[in-house]
Amino acid sequence: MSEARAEVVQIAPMPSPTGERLAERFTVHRYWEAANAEAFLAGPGGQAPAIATLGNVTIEKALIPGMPKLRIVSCYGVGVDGVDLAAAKAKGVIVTNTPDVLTDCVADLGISLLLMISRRLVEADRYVRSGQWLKAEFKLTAAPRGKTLGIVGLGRIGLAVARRAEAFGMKIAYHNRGKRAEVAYPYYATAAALAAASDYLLLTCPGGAATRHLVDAKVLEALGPKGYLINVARGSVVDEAALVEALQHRRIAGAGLDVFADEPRAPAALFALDNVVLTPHIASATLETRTAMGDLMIENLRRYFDGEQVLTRVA
Ligand code: NAP
Ligand code: 8YV
Repeated sequence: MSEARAEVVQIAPMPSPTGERLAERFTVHRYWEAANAEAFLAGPGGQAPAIATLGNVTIEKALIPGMPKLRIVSCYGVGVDGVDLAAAKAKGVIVTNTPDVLTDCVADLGISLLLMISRRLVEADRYVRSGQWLKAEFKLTAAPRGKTLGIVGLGRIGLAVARRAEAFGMKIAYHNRGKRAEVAYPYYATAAALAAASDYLLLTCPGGAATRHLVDAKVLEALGPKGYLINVARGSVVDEAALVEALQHRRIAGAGLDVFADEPRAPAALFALDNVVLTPHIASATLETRTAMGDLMIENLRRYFDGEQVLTRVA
């Protein structure tokens, strides 16, 4: 007789090979195929003890309180702003995420966006393809060397960005809620003060209520007409309407954006602008990193079901 497999609710599709690996190991209930939360909770998935979710997805509010046997939420991603942590805590539900394994790829994309927007690479590519080079040389662009990179959220990814930026000859400064004793970079107590001291403002803080619109019109004004914004954190961290305004009126020089407030929709007003580079939330999206994230997410579930300590529990 075959052993009963543990039951897991999968909130949304996961890229290969993670989706397949999850289904090989567990009995998966596909939440995204249900008509709504109520219908799902009334079925067998509502009785599962585990949820597998993704960093860029918000779990429907009714789900965590509505699953009586829920014990663990395992997130494929480091950001857990899509998980109602208060509801999980109230039920004693373990929440795990996938830190560290994605740090390098996310930092790589942050630096890529910084270089792409400074050197106007997307525009330059279009320039060659459209035959404009035959008529005139491309315009001069901005060099990062010697400039100050202000990092909002100097944690694992922020530090990895800082190390890369130093290799490009940049100076580093940062804003966190608190100063890091072991870090020598200049600290600024507010995002606005950091922006005023920076040529580039790069966001690597968590999303959620505490950082909502941390970068608003005032911060963008402080960054100024020669300043660039790079966001690889969460769309919610930036007041998008204020950002669109600032870009349209050249109150900042440009932006490189991997994340948006209402994904997969990006503000249509950005599409007409040549001073932005837009990517579809792909900072961790290499096969190597996504596979490592998926393996860690599944390993946390396996450990929970086998009675072992999970590896990466969210504090
Ligand atoms: P981390 O090591 O926890 O770093 C987060 C940093 O943000 C910490 O230094 C923290 O310092 C700071 N911070 C937290 N709350 C803040 C606030 N209210 N105001 C200012 N600073 C604050 O996390 P990580 O691994 O580097 O990941 C950071 C974030 O990157 C994730 O949460 C996620 O949103 C985003 N991310 C995006 C992608 C993508 O695909 N674009 C991929 C991975 C991660 P203090 O605690 O001292 O404030
Ligand atoms: C992924 C992320 O896009 O780790 C995070 O917080 O935002 C990204 O790594 C996501 O987790 C996959 O959906």
